[in-house]
Amino acid sequence: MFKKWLEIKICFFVLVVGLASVGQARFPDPVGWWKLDDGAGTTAADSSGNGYDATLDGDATWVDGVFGGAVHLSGAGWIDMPVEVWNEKVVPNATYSFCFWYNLPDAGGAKVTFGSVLAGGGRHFQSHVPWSNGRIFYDTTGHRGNDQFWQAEWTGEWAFWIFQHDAINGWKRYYRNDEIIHDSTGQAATLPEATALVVGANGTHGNGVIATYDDIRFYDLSLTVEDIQGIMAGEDLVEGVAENPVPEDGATDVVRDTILAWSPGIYAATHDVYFGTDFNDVSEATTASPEFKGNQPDTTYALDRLEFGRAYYWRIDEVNAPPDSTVYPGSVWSFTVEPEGYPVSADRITLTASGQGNANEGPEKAIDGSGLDEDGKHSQEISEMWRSADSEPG
Ligand SMILES: [Ca+2]
Repeated sequence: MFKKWLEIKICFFVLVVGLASVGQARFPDPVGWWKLDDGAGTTAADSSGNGYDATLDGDATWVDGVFGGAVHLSGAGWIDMPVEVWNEKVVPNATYSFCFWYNLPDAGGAKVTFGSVLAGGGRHFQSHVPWSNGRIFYDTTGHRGNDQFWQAEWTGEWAFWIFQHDAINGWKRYYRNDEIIHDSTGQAATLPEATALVVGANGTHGNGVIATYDDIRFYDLSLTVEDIQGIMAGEDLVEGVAENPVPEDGATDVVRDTILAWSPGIYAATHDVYFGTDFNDVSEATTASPEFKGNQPDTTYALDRLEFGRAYYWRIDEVNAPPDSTVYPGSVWSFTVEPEGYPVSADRITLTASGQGNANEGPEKAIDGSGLDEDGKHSQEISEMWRSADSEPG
């Protein structure tokens, strides 16, 4: 089975390189993404950009996985997941997909595969893959979803597991690879906040799991089968492309004197810089296009002073050293420059003056828009301006 997916992965890799020049919006963004490629220390960095780093605890160790590194738990280890991803992203949205690669060398006994700890006790988000009776449990409030048994041929084999709950529309399901093996309805609920979120069983549990995990992800939506197949194939794990754009993709209020920066792909020797004011032009640009700003060894690019309030688009293609000089086209990123000024509502300003000509010629006329024409030009009518006592405007 894994060999089959490895073959598909290679096919998708080629496909992604071909598609990358038109952006990689094909996949939803995880709200938490732990690739488990860190390899040392106890921090498992979050690659979602949301800063939800996880922490290895107990006997958890770094090992090789499906994609780069992975984490092995030997029965007395676990990963402390950041509970904020649940409380801040999942609870308000009430729909999620929780995914991970999982390799279980021995299916016997009872295992806590993942779980949340609720302030008032009880279970809402917990799984046993499997429990000691061989059943796979996916516990949500009042419902255990344990109609499926572990299959002997799955033991010792990597598989991608996806646990979903749409607590608004009331269904939950889980997949092993791209196959649904549980699908139930009537599970509408209010997701409770949690005090901890754990992969494996933490020190307060028995039933620790002996298993290897890789590429753990949280999404605040329901992944489709097509999404799952692409993720399994590593389609959104392409290495070699530029990442971590500065300014961030979609940033607003960016200063006019901006220096672009990015993290280089792991193979890159140089970088092709593309920059312009039209998404499609930047997306489709080649080294012959006006959007091409040059090939350079540095991972920063200083721009000329930009226009207030304008949206800009940029792309970094990573280029290998000769002789192969392979190019990894990047996504198109965008940002918008700060506006020239910020309107302040007249009702937030109090104006006073030493005097005024008539009751309808007070200082408030200077800021309330009186007499402005459609081009923003001022009127010369005295009744539409502030006039000091007994004097005419010159
Ligand atoms: Ca990994």
